[in-house]
Amino acid sequence: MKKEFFSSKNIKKNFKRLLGFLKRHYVVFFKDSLLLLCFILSALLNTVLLRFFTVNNLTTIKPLLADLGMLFVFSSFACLFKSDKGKIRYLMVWSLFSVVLCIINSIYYSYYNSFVSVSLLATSAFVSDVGDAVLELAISAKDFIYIWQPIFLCYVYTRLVKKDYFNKVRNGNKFNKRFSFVNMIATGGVILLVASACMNSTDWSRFTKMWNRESVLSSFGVYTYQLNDIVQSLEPKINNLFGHDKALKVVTDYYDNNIYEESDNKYTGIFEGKNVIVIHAESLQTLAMELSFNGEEVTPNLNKLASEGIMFTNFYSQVGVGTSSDAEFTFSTSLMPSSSGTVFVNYFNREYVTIQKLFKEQGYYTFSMHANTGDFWNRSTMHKNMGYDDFYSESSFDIDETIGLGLSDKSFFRQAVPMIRDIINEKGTPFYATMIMLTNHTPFSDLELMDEYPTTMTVNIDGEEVVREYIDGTTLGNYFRSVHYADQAIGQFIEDLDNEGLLEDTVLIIYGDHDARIKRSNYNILYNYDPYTDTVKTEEDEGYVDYNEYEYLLDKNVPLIIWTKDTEYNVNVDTPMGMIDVLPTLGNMFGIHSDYQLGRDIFSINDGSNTVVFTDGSYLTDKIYYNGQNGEIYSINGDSVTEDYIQENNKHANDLIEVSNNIITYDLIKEIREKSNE
Ligand code: GP9
Ligand code: MN
Repeated sequence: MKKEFFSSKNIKKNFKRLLGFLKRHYVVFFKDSLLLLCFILSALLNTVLLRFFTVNNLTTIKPLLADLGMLFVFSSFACLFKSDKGKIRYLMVWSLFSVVLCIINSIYYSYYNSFVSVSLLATSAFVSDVGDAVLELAISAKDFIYIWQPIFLCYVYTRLVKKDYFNKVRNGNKFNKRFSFVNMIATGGVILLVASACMNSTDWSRFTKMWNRESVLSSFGVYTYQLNDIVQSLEPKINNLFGHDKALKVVTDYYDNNIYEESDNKYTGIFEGKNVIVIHAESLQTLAMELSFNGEEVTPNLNKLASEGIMFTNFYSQVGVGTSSDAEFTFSTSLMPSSSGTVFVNYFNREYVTIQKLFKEQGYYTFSMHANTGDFWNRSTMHKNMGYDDFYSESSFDIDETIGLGLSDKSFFRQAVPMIRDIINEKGTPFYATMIMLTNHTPFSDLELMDEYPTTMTVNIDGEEVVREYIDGTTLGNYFRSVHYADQAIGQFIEDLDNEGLLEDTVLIIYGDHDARIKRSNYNILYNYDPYTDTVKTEEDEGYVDYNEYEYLLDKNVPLIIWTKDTEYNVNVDTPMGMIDVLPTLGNMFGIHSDYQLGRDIFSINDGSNTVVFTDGSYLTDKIYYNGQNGEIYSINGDSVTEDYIQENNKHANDLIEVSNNIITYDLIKEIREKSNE
């Protein structure tokens, strides 16, 4: 009988029969399960909307299948409820859950360009503190579009009750509870199997690593992504040994093959023994340093420092969702930030080799100053762990002038100088200080206490001076006014330090912690404004600048300046460089290094080719910007690159992210050091 069924002659016929049976079966089944069907289809539509408004990738069927399969599985349990009320309650819980999921992910994506993770629950406290910024920059009406779904489901339910649908189905009694349940869950299972068969090896690799979240959601859909995130976030917590051996091998293999080698260059040891003041400049982009409005530079003080010191013009921050804190972490350790959660919040109790500890070993007194509360980004705990002897936070300052998130930068620096002087006099050792700025933070809307800085434009039309509004009063205009303020604060700080004689033996280091998170659409006017017609040029107009996604990404570079009062070292470095390269570069100048640093000393790279890896697997070289989300390659200088070049850099990006994550998750530096001491 079996043989007959599968004989080649009968296969086609029997396959047709099977299809006919399935069709009849499902038509009848769904006629009797209209509520479930409406739930599945409406929730599915919401997942499509979410992908449309975020990754905007609707070309592949994979996420649709994955979400459909998951929805079948979720809704199958509704079949087990006896009463209709039980069923609708169960489905409503899922509807509300999925609507909340869609809304959160939609808002989160606008702000972070990634999707939410349960490992960020601890971090969410800080999001409420920067709530204004999220409200202004991230939330928009489209984030709430998903609410229609539970309303629609309620409507369907009441209509069905009115039509006595449920009683009719019950009286027809074609399918019992258990059959319906098995039928639904099996259907979901088969759809999920088909979906997984559609995934390629890159999809699976990203699924297991989960640092390219955008890509995982694009392929596996919303529900599988979220489920996988929960499992992966809890995995190391439930069983820290799970995956440990493999992680340890990856890390030790990497360091065995990349042993630190001292390489001398003309900067080796030039600053040995000197004091260090690091300024962590909030949201400062290099772009601001390149602009002037009405003949006045946005950043005259920073420009002076850049021209008198070493300015890295192609420098990028490599932050994940931990923004400011990730910048601090990467600067200090030369490791990439965590891809799951934030080091400062979720992995603060691990052992890291940091620049602060390395200076301490040289006899330095290390301290940090920041006028926000000490628990923001868990700094009180993490600064101690990183090796700062002291952290002077909000309570050490007189909050006499508030702008945006807290004490104004001008007041902060004004109060800091005598504190630094007294500390130094008391300690009598070289010092390493980090000054974390606060004022220039999104949404750049608290401007009252800042000087006027009109970002208008004046043109001469027919012999008459006409003032155009240009970007004045826009987010971008406000940002430049805010940066202008930050620049004044830095200028005043340096002057005050100088007056106290604190610059004589000191190296000043200034870095922008990350970009200002201003949307691309805001920049168009900057590049395409025509003052003569007072309009913004379009593609058809002559001189139109195509400010595409990649030009926008490239514009996210931030300044890194190394300056000394004697202005002896005076150069512009345009090698692509990441925050991860700071420790090796400074280390060479100060005679320190970490055995675990993943970056490179930028002055030991002679051919200008360095790769800046971003947390989502994208990277930048002197030739291309590689988009880790979709594999797109944007040529920077017009040159094409070989497949080998891409593969090699992909591997490098992968190595840096994987090694860092393994170290962070499994506390491997501690383990490796303990082993080598045995
Ligand atoms: C808060 C400040 C801002 O103290 O460092 O953090 P951010 O929102 O930029 O991560
Ligand atoms: Mn920041």
